[in-house]
Order: sequence, then structure tokens, then C-alpha cells
Amino acid sequence: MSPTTDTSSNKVSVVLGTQWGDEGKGKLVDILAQSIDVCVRCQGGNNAGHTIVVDGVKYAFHMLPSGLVNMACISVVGSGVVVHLPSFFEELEDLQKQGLDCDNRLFISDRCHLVFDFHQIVDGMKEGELGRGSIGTTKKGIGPAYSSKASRSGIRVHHLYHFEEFEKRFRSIVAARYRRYGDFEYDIEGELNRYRQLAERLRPFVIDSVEFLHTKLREGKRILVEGANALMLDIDFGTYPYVTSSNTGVGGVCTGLGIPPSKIGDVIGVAKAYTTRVGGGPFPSELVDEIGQKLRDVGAEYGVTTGRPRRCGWLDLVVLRYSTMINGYTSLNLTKLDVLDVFDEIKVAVSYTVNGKEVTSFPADLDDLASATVNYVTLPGWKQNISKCRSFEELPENCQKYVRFIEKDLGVPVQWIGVGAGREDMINID
Ligand code: 2SA
Ligand code: GDP
Ligand code: MG
Repeated sequence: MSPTTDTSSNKVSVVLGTQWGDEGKGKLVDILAQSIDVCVRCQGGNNAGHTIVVDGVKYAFHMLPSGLVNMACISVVGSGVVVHLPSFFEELEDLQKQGLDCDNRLFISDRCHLVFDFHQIVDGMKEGELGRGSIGTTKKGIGPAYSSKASRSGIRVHHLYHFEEFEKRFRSIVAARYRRYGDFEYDIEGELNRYRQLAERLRPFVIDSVEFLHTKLREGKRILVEGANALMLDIDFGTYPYVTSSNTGVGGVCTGLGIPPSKIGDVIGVAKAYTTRVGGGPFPSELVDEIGQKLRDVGAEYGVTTGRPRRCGWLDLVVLRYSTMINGYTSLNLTKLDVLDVFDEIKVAVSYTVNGKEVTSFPADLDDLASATVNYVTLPGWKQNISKCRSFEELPENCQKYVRFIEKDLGVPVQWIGVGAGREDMINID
């Protein structure tokens, strides 16, 4: 039998964002990482912001996998991730300063595309060109780097080790950006020198991640994929063009890692008990009143990477149903349920009315979305602090009903419930 034939029943588990991001994926990944061997990112770049709080210490992850908090866990930056190398090392240094020794347990795929400073400059210029209709990107160069990849002029990690080829591609891609955006300030020679040095610094981290991950699978090692951003920011299925530039859904796991669908096991959807979004674009259940402000204040809804205030609104089951169809969640982690402790009543969006018709699936057209009225059901609040609850039974009755209402509508079991930011603030329903 060929060594590449995998007859084992071992499958990867996946954690994905169900809404517009910042659902609390990092916290769940950290909890699960305590019993896994390999944690891997498959898409996005350092636009992500995953916060983990362990024993009161806060760790902020942007591009590196959140599994790194667990010292026994190996972490891999998979092929579908776009990597800004200076930021890679900055993040690594920050983690090392916090006492997380990452030597020999952090690896990066040789197929990752690189994000350069000029991609970040262009990101800012494109946003400037769009003016009021701007996407509200993180300006980390993510979209421009994926554009380079799709237009086949991108530069990958393995190019660093054939520097003549690297230099040729680099000069050509910068020249193309000058033609498009004018002569913006950019030190090409300085950048080339910097990358000569970064290449050597990166060398010990570089692996063929396809072979690496498949070997681990065959060996029966437990692999966890950490999704970044979320389904409604998916380049194909999100609120286009107000999306990020990668496939943030389950498809991105296969394309970003080189893992076949038959090797995907559990797909855990992380859903915030209300909804938030950063940046521009439609958000039907958004609350631009004092209730929205209360959600922001109580939920501390500010961007981990940019510090931007997040837009807030009620939970939207239209979004979650659509997200569930596409990603096929096998279970859910409902997060930040504690943030709803303060409300007398809680609304949940159950359908939209578009052009006089009730729709229960998420419309593609932004004008339809803009004109949609949202139909809500109102559930009673529980007005009780749930942060110390550690079992479903301990939750107040109205709180249990809220969870069951969501579960019934989506037909997916809620297995975890977040009641605070700390690693221990999680109810696991067996
Ligand atoms: P980009 O930079 O090209 O990926 O931006 C495109 C859209 O994707 C959104 N986006 C995000 N939304 C929520 N959270 C993100 N990560 C950070 C966090 C964001 C931050 O965890 O807080 O710090 O502001 C993230 N990254 C990208 C972005 O808002 C655009 O709508
Ligand atoms: P991610 O991008 O999905 O990993 O989420 P972020 O880290 O960007 O945002 C989630 C924020 O909520 C972080 O500050 C977390 O520490 C915090 N958080 C996660 N789960 C809970 C929870 O159940 N309750 C509360 N109050 N905060 C939580
Ligand atoms: Mg985040």
C-alpha cells in the first residue's frame, strides 16, 4: 500500500466563526487545544484577533494559532494563510515575552503567500479610493496579498530560498503596483535586504505542511483547525464585497490545508449570543441605539487588532441558518451569554421581509438587504449573573429557554456555553 494511502479513521476537527467574527473562537480553541496534538490555521492572516484569558493573563493572537498557549501542542500556519513576516516574528516575540516558549513547536507551510508592506500600503490606498463606501479593512494587506495570489504574481515562502527568483518576482510585482497606484514611497532595496535576513530567520520554521499534516493524521494525532474571521466574511458566501478575501467557511479548510473533505470530522460553529460586526457592510439586526451601546459596553466589543468599536445587534437566526447550511456544524459553542444578563427582554431575528415577501435565508443582493425589515421574536431575559454557572442546569430557566430556542431552530446541539472571558468560564454540556 502506498504511504500516502490513509486508511485510518482519524479526522481533523474544525472550529469556525458562524457570524461576522469575534465570536470567541480563540477561547474555544485554547480549551480544546489541551487535548489535541496539532493546532492549525488555514486562511486569513494577521487580520484575525483571537483573545485568550488564562489565569487572568490575556494573550492576543493575530496570525499564529491559539493552540500555542498549550505547551504540549504543535502549531502550524497552513498553506492558505497569507503571512507578513515582520508581524509573524513580532507576534512570536510577544508570546515569548509572555513566557510561551514556541521553539520546535511552531511551523509554517512553504506554500504560504507572503504579505509585503506594499500590500498594506495598497490596502490603505484602495480604502481611501472607496471613500464612504470603504470596506473597513484592517489595512493589514490581506486583500491585496490574496489578489497577488489569484493573479499568479504572488510570492510564496519557498521563493525566499531561491532569492534570485524572489527578487525578480518582487521587483516585477512592485512595478505593477507603481503603475496602478503611482510612485508611492517604498524602499525596494531596503525591503529586499530585510527579506534576505528574514529568510534565514524563518528557515527553522518552514515545513511541507501537506506531508506534515497527513503524516500526523496517519499517526492518529489529533488535529484541530482554527478558523479565522467568519462565514459572513467569506469571499464567496459573505456580504460581498464587504468581506475578507479568503474562504472562511469549511471549504477553506480543504483548500487551505490540502485535506480532503472525507478527512473532516467535527465542525464546531462558534456563535455569539448576540451579533457584532467590524467595518462596513450590511448588518440587518444592528442596533444603533442605547441597547447596541449597552451590548458594546458590557461585551467590551472593541477590535483585538485595530481597537475599533464593533457594531452590535441582536442574534440573527437568518444568518445562523445560512451559516449552518454552508458549514454543516455538528455542534455549537454559544458564547458571551453572560453579556445578556442585564437585559429585561431579548430579541432574536427570525426572518426578513424583502420587497413585501418574508424570506428565511440570507439574501445575496445588498440593496435587498438594505431594504429588508427584520422580524423578531422577543424572549424574556433572566436578569441574573450567570458567570459562575458551570452546568446547564445551573442556568436560570429563561436562559435555558434562550439556548434551547436557538438549538431547536438550527437543529444543531449547543455543546459549549461561554459565560465569561476566562478559560474556566465555559459550560460543557455532555
Ligand atoms: P480585511 O482586513 O481585508 O480582512 O477586512 C475585510 C473585512 O473583514 C473584516 N475583518 C474582521 N472582522 C472582525 N474581526 C476581525 N479581526 C479583528 C478582531 C478586527 C479588529 O478580532 O477584533 O481588530 O478590528 C476581522 N478581520 C477582518 C473587516 O472588518 C472588514 O469588514
Ligand atoms: P475571536 O476572533 O472569535 O477569537 O474572538 P475575539 O477574541 O476577537 O473576541 C471575543 C472577545 O470576547 C474576547 O475579548 C474574549 O476574551 C471574550 N470572550 C470570549 N468568550 C466570552 C464569554 O463567553 N463571555 C465573555 N464575557 N467574554 C468572552
Ligand atoms: Mg477576533
